Amino acid sequence: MGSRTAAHVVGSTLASLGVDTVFGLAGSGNFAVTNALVEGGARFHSSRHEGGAVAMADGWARTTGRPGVVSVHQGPGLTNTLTALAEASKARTPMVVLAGDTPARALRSNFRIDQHGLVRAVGAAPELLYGAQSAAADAARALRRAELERRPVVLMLPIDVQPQPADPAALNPQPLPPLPAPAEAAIARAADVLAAAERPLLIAGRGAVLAGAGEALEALAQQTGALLATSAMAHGLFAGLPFALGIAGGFAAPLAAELMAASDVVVAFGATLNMWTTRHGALIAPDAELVQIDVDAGAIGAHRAAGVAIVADALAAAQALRERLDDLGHQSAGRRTAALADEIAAHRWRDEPYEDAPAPGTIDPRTLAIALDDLLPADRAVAVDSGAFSGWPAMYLGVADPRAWLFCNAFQSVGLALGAAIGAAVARPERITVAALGDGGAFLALQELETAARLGVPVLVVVWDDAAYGAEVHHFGPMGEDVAIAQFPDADLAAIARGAGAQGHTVRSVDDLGPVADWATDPTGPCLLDAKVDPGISGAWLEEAFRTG
Ligand SMILES: Cc1ncc(C[n+]2csc(CCOP(=O)(O)OP(=O)(O)O)c2C)c(N)n1
Ligand SMILES: [Mg+2]
Repeated sequence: MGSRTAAHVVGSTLASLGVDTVFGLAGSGNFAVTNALVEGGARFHSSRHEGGAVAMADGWARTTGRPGVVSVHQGPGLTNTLTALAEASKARTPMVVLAGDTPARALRSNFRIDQHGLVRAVGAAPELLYGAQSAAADAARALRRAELERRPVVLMLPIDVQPQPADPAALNPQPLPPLPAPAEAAIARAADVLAAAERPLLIAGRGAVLAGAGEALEALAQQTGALLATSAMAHGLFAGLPFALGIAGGFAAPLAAELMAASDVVVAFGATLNMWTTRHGALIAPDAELVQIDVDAGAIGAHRAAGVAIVADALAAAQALRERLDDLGHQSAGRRTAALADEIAAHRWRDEPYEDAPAPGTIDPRTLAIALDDLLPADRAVAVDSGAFSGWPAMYLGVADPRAWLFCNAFQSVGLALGAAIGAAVARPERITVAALGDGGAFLALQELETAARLGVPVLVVVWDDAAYGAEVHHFGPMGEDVAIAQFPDADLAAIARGAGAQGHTVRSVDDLGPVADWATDPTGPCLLDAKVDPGISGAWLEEAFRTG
């Protein structure tokens, strides 16, 4: 394609830098730039709401490890992105949002708002198409900043600059600089602490996932006799390993929580150890020694003082620790006995007994999660929305790979996981992606059912439908508050899904899951399960959440 306008140069520059997938919603302010991306070889996936487009790009980016790209109209097109943009910012998702913008001189335009201030307020970085001659550089800078700073960058495209003639510039893309290597002295101290440990525990967070540190951490744990756990964000990193305890925090099974709290040395890799991961500190013994490794120095000691601080990439630190322990000749079976492996294997959440006696016409939410875990292929992705139900997929629906786990709770917003699941499925269409939602989250994102159907993605939308904002009911009901404002009449979400072009089934018992088994053998498009769950059943972890305000 030849050189044309600034808008075309922005689009073609991004395409030439490898952008091949774009989510968005077309308006006059982003039409030309989007078409330029498509001409450059990118595929455009239209959402039905700009918030959905950002959630999709977020899910796509979490799945692929590459920056997500979004294109929206100015003004309302951008304001509609904000909640999903806040989630992407807090989850440190690299993303470029291309947004039209009102001309500087158009003081009375209906569309005029402070777009820079708007996106800055939710943690995204505003960038600007300064002029036609800087179009290529502006586009390249936005993409680079998104990757370097690991957050959304919103490139404002004033609609008076967009049509100006511009030339594509020759770009000289640079590889990203390497992450900091660990300081030798800090590694030496941490190795001494680990070598002296009797009951070590390694906790991996999202930083360990981004660093690809899973295998290195298992090797380190083997060398030191440590147990392994993840934060909620890093679920799946140690899938299938015999000494892995699963998610640390409120979602931890009783034995796992007991073993975590009994650890005398805790080493955190790319995990901030927030109140969720530690149950407000209770999962780390008061006298346990803490070693914390993070690329972000500010994350170290943020929630609990760390005896040893290492500013480094999780993989580099794990490797350096192993080498140092090799030099010390350290090798310990530590906590790793065959008997403990058997005990851990026998005390997963699904092994904990519960009384499966839901109210008539409803299914126990745990029974639903366990049945789905059995029914779906192991190579699946799971995106989890926010709500009282969130614990069930986290506790019972395993994933084999942390890139297949999209825990859309960095902003604790309801309504983002359906979009994230669609984005994940666009990235990996050969496997099933589960969108785990409550009925409240489903209604906040309903319009994207049409998107899922139109795109033909293999998304299984599972709605834990208690006809309520259950989190609020369980929070305020016990206080004696009238909870009627958070309760609704029964709604037929399966029929709504069918109306949008998806399969839709109502589930009141495991016997109703037959159509899912059929669908899963050849999922040519989305399928929604409206599971009428017993509204009286809630998880113990929820009380933890209520304490956080
Ligand atoms: C956008 C947004 N609105 C409101 C809330 C407050 N809130 C937290 S959980 C919840 C209930 C969600 O209902 P549902 O999706 O049905 O899940 P449930 O709690 O019933 O399992 C609400 C309203 C929020 N976190 N995000
Ligand atoms: Mg609900």
